[in-house]
Amino acid sequence: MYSIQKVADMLGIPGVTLRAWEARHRIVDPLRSAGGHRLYSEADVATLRWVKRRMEDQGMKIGEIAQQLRQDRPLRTDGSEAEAAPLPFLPPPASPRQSRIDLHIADRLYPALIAFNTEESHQAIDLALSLYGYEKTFHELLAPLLVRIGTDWEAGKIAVAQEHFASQLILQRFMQIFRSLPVDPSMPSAVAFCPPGEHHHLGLLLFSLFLRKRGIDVIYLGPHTPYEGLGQLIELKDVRAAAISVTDPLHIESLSVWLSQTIDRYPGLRVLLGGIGFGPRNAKRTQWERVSYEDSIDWEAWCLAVFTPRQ
Ligand code: B12
Repeated sequence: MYSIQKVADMLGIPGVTLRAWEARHRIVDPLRSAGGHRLYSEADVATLRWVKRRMEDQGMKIGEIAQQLRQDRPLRTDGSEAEAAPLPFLPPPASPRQSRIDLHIADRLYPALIAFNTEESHQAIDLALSLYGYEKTFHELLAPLLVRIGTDWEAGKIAVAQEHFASQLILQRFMQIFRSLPVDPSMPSAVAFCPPGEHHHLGLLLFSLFLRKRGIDVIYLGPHTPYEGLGQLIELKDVRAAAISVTDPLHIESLSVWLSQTIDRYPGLRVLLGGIGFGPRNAKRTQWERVSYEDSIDWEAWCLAVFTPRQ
């Protein structure tokens, strides 16, 4: 979350203008802190950035943009941004977060990523964030796009450099949002990682985002994490839960060894295992009560049971 001053500095839009756009045009509707100060989300910032670009690049007035945002009809660019693909249809304001992600955004983002076009890629993501908010954008646009990129890479349709560029750009955006979500200091923390050798971490990231949204401080170690030092981290940060993702069942063996030592040593630790590596054919289910599998639990209920505020 960002203060009005921070947003003004980031976007080069004076605070007084931001307040006027909100009061007169309802361009964004930021949350308020307990003290009544405006708190802008990443999606609010993306909307404002998008509006500013329209004003600068197309000479549009704020009233016109606000009106267009409100109209339930298609909005197209005039090509002045050299955009080959048309902008997506803007949803009606009453339920902008409910509508499905417009496929035009994916059609615009994918070629931009494959062409190593950083600016165009960020613009498409900004637009999706402004229209749909971060959850919808991640679950319905970015996660499926990463899957498509991985599939195309494995099929030899795109080069490894294209896969790396696209994955890194999308993962950066994930992390940006992740960091902007506030942490509740009264909540215990969690650690999230994939075992050594495991590089698929999109599922882990989505689950970490789910925890972070609930104010939990997720220490995100990500893919290919060595086991050494994890015990110290659990002690140092008083970690209540470990979220672990495995795609290739090859890694389950070493993980089981680590788990048996760790579960004995840290009786307060709960573990949640997820990923296709634990699928019905591969799973070597463990006997530990404190270890759960994501396919057999309700995430929300698990979260409520595990993360009780510190006394
Ligand atoms: C994207 C992708 C990649 C990307 C990874 C990008 C990244 N940074 O994560 C790149 C291109 C780098 C890659 C590389 C490789 N990949 Co790959 N890849 C994929 C692909 C296309 C999608 C995987 C994905 O991200 N799915 C989306 C996520 C959201 O799904 P998910 O992980 O299942 O997560 C969901 C649940 O399982 C759950 N979940 C997952 N983890 C957790 C954790 C917790 C705690 C919880 C609660 C829930 C949870 O939540 C998610 C939402 O429901 C799949 C094929 C496919 N179409 O599925 C192959 C696939 C996974 N890859 C595969 C392979 C073999 C590889 C490679 C070894 C290369 C190769 N083909 O030779 C390399 C090396 C990776 C390595 N060393 O580990 C195989 C795995 C086979 C296997 N069972 O071992 C697959 C299945 C392709 C195939 N058909 O052969 N890959």
